Amino acid sequence: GQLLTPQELLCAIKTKVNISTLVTADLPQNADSWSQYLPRKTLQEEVKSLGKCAVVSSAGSIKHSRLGQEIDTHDAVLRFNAAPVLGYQADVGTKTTFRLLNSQLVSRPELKFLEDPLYKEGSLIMWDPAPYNANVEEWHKNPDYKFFERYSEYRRRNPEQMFYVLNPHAAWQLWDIIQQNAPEDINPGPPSSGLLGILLMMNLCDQVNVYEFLPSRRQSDLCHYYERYQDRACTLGAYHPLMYEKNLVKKLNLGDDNSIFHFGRITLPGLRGLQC
Ligand code: NCC
Repeated sequence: GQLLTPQELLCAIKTKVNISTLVTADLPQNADSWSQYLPRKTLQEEVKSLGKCAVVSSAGSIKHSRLGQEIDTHDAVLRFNAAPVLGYQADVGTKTTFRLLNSQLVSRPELKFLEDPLYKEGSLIMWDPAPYNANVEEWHKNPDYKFFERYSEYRRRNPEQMFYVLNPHAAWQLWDIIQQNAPEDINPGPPSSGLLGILLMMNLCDQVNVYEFLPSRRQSDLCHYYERYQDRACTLGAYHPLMYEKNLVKKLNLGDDNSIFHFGRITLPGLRGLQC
């Protein structure tokens, strides 16, 4: 297809991806549905606007980076899934404002989402890939993971902690743009939590620094900074079109290549001020 310019890409993201979170009224009416546990306001209504934000990827290459202090200077910090802070503060910082979770992590009991204190800090946001082009009702009948019961249980146990669910259209709306920006047909797997988190923060913040999504000189086969597991696919993608996600984000980078090489850092503009 025709590749997009950076400006066209930003406008496509701003106007075509609805990265909002769900409220009860978005779902079919049913008194005992999990949807009664959704927060009353959307994340965007609750947070309004933030200044400088950080997105911390879970990549092994952030290990030994000593980026922690820099990451903590941001107004808000987003992390992913089971990525810990405790024991890794020097490299990943201490602050957790948001944590983006995939529905697999919430649904599979052996992953200990209900028990692990890691999840008690900051606001949680979960996403689950709908079938391509499904509407909310179809998704509700056929989610990728059956997260309903454990989502409700977490909310009952932790009613004060915000726990949002991303609009299920967002992932495929974003996928369409990744495909549009790619020189060949890409895998029909949904985008990674990484790219969804980046977009979420571009939506909420004036400026977004992303760490080790585009890997620094520390790049290796180490999948996560907090595990020994090695797999190149964690960085390059298999199920998720990670390589294409990274090419897309590279195009939007306001920073220089040196910052990528040394710090794994890219700087992206917020979408709010953007004229399309
Ligand atoms: O590994 P994961 O991702 O939790 O990583 C979060 C995001 O960081 C970026 N990343 C990670 C590792 C790496 N070497 N390079 C990177 O750029 C990616 O953008 C990634 O999205 C996910 O996206 O939700 C994912 O979740 C895991 C797993 O479910 C969770 O960690 C929960 O345990 C998936 N792994 C498996 O299912 C085995 C992974 O495919 C995607």
